[in-house]
Amino acid sequence: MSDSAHATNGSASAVDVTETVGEEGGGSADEEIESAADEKGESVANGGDGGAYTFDDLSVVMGTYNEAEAIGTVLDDIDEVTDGRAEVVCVDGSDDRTPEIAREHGARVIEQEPQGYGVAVREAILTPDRPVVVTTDCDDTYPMEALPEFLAEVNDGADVVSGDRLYHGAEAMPAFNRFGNHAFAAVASLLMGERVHDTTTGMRAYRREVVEEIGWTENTGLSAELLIRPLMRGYDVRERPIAYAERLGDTKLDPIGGGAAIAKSIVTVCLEEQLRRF
Ligand SMILES: Nc1nc2c(ncn2[C@@H]2O[C@H](COP(=O)(O)OP(=O)(O)O)[C@@H](O)[C@H]2O)c(=O)[nH]1
Ligand SMILES: [Mg+2]
Repeated sequence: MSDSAHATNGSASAVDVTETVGEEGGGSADEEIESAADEKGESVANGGDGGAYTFDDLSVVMGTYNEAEAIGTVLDDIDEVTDGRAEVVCVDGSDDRTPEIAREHGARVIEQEPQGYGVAVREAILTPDRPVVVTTDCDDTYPMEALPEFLAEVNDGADVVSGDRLYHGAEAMPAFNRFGNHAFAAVASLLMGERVHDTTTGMRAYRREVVEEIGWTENTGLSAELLIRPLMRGYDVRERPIAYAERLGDTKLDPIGGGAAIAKSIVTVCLEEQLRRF
């Protein structure tokens, strides 16, 4: 892809909230990807070799910390949806059977002492060589069925596709977290001057250039940072509604301490990005 597609002066209004895209239903993964390429009416330069990206260009990455209950399901879902073609990277700090299960499912496992969400996920996003990187949690909350749509959105020109859990109500989310996530989105929107709806979602697709070109500083707040910095630097960032399911296994995030850390990250990162514009 061409770097000139990126506005670097930060003045571009980058967010394209595709809340109306709605459910596609029906079509197979390949059909959906092809139809996105067709809509563009050309073989976009996305693939570098003249074609649109396919699942062979996709890495699905995650931090995993004692997720033995969920990891088999999550990796099976990825395999099924992508026909076994997506690469899977787990940065693992577990002391249960999570890494063994991951390896049995063909995932690449990188062992790392547990140091928090962002330390793991930063390693996870920077590991793949493939051009499209999708993050998820390893807790069965995120819909791997949305992978074809995320990839199609990248093939349509998005630099970042962000799964918006709150659009459909996120009934499966604890009420405290839901309230907090609405508040985070409101504060971030105000500080950025762009309306976003879910700053802390764990499911996003990124062009690899985006994760490589930006320096990431946050730990618990990395998810918010991964939305805010690209958006404020003029990348094509699109939110897309996703379903959100109840978690398998226990959360690794302390809602109060974690929430405070995320709030601090949002304010710090937004201010840093505003200052960068001068
Ligand atoms: N490797 C590693 N993974 C982590 C760590 N903390 C959280 N995770 C993983 O990051 C993802 C998000 O954590 P989760 O408990 O789902 O947070 P929640 O979605 O806010 O409840 C999960 O897949 C966790 O297993 C950590 O310190 N190290
Ligand atoms: Mg989670």
